[in-house]
Amino acid sequence: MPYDLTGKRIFVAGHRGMVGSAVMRRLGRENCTVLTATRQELDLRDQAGTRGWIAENRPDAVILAAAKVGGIHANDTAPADFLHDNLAIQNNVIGASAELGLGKLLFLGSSCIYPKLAPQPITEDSLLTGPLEPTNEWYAIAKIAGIKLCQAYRKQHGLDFISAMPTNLYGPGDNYDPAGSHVLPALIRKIYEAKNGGAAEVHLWGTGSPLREFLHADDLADALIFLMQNYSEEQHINVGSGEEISIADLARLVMEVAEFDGDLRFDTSMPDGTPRKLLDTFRLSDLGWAAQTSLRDGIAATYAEFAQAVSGKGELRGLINE
Ligand code: GFB
Repeated sequence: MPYDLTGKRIFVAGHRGMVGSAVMRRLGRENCTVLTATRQELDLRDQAGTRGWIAENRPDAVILAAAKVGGIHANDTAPADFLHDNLAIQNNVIGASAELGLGKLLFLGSSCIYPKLAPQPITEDSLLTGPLEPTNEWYAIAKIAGIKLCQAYRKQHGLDFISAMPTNLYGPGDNYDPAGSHVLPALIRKIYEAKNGGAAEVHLWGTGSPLREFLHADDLADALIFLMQNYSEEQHINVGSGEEISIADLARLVMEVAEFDGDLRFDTSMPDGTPRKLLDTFRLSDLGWAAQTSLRDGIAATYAEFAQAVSGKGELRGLINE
């Protein structure tokens, strides 16, 4: 039976993040009440506070988009934060939601849960079949624990808790902090600054050869609402676009969009991470969902948003070091 969102109270945990804010925009098209709490109002790492807030606000369902996230360098250099904070957030939200008997919960993971050298495209049942990519194993272990916690509550208490595993994401509200961000916002910023600063070259991390798949945050949000309504299984489910590109070609695409003609330089003292992570999305497409935004269009919109923000007409999170 589909889960009907009509009239429901939905708690979007992490509503100010890139994924959470996309979920907020998408839920605006559903006839439901959205509940949110800012970080000042509720620290999701605080177990008693989280339980108290959920008990008081009585959501019917939760979309758990709150997490400590970051790019390869942030993951590699702050392993304790990525492991501890994510375990705390998800244990508190999933645990309290289970204790209070909420009707549905959607947990969000990441494609980095899969083994570093998983066969491509990566199917859901590759989970726990091999060693993880070392730069992000701390984050990955937390996310694997989250999947297992949802499965455990299903098995032991019959709760409708599900997990979605998105591929690399980008879009409005991304983090542009040069040290902490993911590759796409980093390239957008570097290329914008090179163009506007009259530089002749752009410096990339690693060799440029790793392959990544990118999904626009608004497509992810659409998939998540689709899954809330239509998915109720123990196994986590992949969410991807099928659009895979090397990091060097990604930089060339951003340069094309930005109309900047410079050289690429590679800093091989920085890590490449996993060589390839393309998700197999057969299970999701078989249910009837597909991404809508092409990578070029998504980058063009995101580049325009960045350019507008830095010229003083908008706001971006990572422009100052948080
Ligand atoms: O997006 P990204 O930081 O994360 O990096 P991962 C992807 C690739 O882009 C790596 C290269 O090969 C980087 O070396 N790259 C090139 C850059 N230039 C840059 C740059 O200026 N900044 C960044 N950030 N990368 C993350 C995981 O892995 O993906 C997380 O660490 C999470 O846990 C996330 O799963 C989705 O794709 O390698």
